[in-house]
Amino acid sequence: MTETSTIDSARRTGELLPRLSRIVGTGHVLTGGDLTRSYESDWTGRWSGRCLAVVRPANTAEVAAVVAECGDHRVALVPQGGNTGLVGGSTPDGSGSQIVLSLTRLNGIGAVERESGQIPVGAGVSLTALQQAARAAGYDAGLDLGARDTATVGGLAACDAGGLKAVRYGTARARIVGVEAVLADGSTVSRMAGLLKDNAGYNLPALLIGSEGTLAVITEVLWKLVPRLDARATALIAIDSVQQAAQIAGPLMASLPSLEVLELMTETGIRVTLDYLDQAPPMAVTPAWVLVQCAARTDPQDELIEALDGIGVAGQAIVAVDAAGTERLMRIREGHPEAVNHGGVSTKLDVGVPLRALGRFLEALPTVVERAAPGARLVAYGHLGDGNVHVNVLGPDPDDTTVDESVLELVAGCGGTISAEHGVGRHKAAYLALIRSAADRAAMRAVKHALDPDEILNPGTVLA
Ligand code: FAD
Ligand code: 2HG
Ligand code: ZN
Repeated sequence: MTETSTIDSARRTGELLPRLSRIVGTGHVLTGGDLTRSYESDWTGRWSGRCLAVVRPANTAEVAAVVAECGDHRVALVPQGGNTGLVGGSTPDGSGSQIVLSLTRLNGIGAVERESGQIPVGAGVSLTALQQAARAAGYDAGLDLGARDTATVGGLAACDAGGLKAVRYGTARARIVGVEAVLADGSTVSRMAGLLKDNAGYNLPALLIGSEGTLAVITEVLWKLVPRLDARATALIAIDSVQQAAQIAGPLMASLPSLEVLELMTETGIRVTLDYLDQAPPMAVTPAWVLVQCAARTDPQDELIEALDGIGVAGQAIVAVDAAGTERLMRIREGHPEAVNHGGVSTKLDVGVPLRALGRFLEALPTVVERAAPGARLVAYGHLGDGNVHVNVLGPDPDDTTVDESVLELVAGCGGTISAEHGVGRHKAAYLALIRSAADRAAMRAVKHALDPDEILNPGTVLA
């Protein structure tokens, strides 16, 4: 770059913030460490950067104007919801030149449409707020995860989040029947009619869901609710090996129509979490625990016990007898990420393998991690029914990629994916080639180039 163009670009960037202030109001353009810090680092402390400013638009028109203005100035934007993402996609890089576009003020929730059971929700609405609105109307959101109080609907859509109930209701993609979004050129696309069938050309919402803020800024979604089920039964099963845990997933899913949660915990994680929660083990700590929850209109406990009996594990299981007992069992699983965080910054890999390969993967994992980082502590847990394992490794410097490479190669060898539900972010962009062919990656790049030729939206995320 020549000296003149550097000065020109600095002058133009200097003009940007006053222009953005005119769009969103001065109080919603935040600059200076004290105001921007919480937007610049993630929940784990693993990902942090520095931004030019945090900009907080209040509605779609303001988002569109901000995106257009940043596009004109060639200044990149990092869309951000609750900043609970775990792959470095929601925080700026270290250049100090990116704008964090915070969507939390887009927090309107519409009324449930009775004909369809659909509800329009702003991108900045928290999952908890959506769940509450759904329950008040006699429905359920059909999606749940530990970061529910902070994670936003826009973030759930952008990451195609999964969570605890995906085994029954699918990931966010299955719940979203409409999307409104602002493209990189500042134009707005809207598919909010709530059509369950709409074959007219490319399915733009499907493309934007899971695009991690790299193709568009999602401003609103139409969410398809599920029936509210108030009767629950919960069991915890002690299993002698991780392979056996993997083996019971299929039979449980086949024999339990009311199954809503099917989670895996392994020994180190169980101990670390019980310690962190200062909770006594509710039963003997074994190499694996499987948590099962059923939900129905009428008490599903008999169905649950019959299924456990049918696969020969009833004698190794405890069943929660009341709401407090249920909460205690669920808390052990949900406490895992916090307990790991408490132990330091971990290497975090959210991977998925086909269920047929899950036993093989879980068996090989400790050896692979030990070889990559001798003496490191492996905490593996996850969403058993989805073949989704959260591999957390405490000990090595998170910037050392040896563990990442070894585990992700194992995953690829098992026919799995380097990201099951958290997304690729900045963390795993360099590993895409392990599971996506050259043709596949070229198609992705072509899509990115077509929709965002100047790389204004979240550069470095998904595609390195
Ligand atoms: P952010 O973290 O703000 O952003 C995440 C990504 O989405 C970024 O790339 C960002 O640029 C993009 N983005 C955000 N909003 C928009 C928007 N409006 N338009 C375009 N792009 C946008 N995830 C699961 O899937 N399952 C779990 O069980 C789960 N449990 C978790 C538990 C804990 C304790 C924590 C901390 C996280 C957990 N997560 C889980 C990860 C995280 O909560 C989800 O990925 C969630 O969807 C992120 O939402 P967010 O609003 O915080 O998004
Ligand atoms: C969970 O299932 C989350 O608890 C977080 O997806 C996983 O922190 C992790 O590794
Ligand atoms: Zn998860």
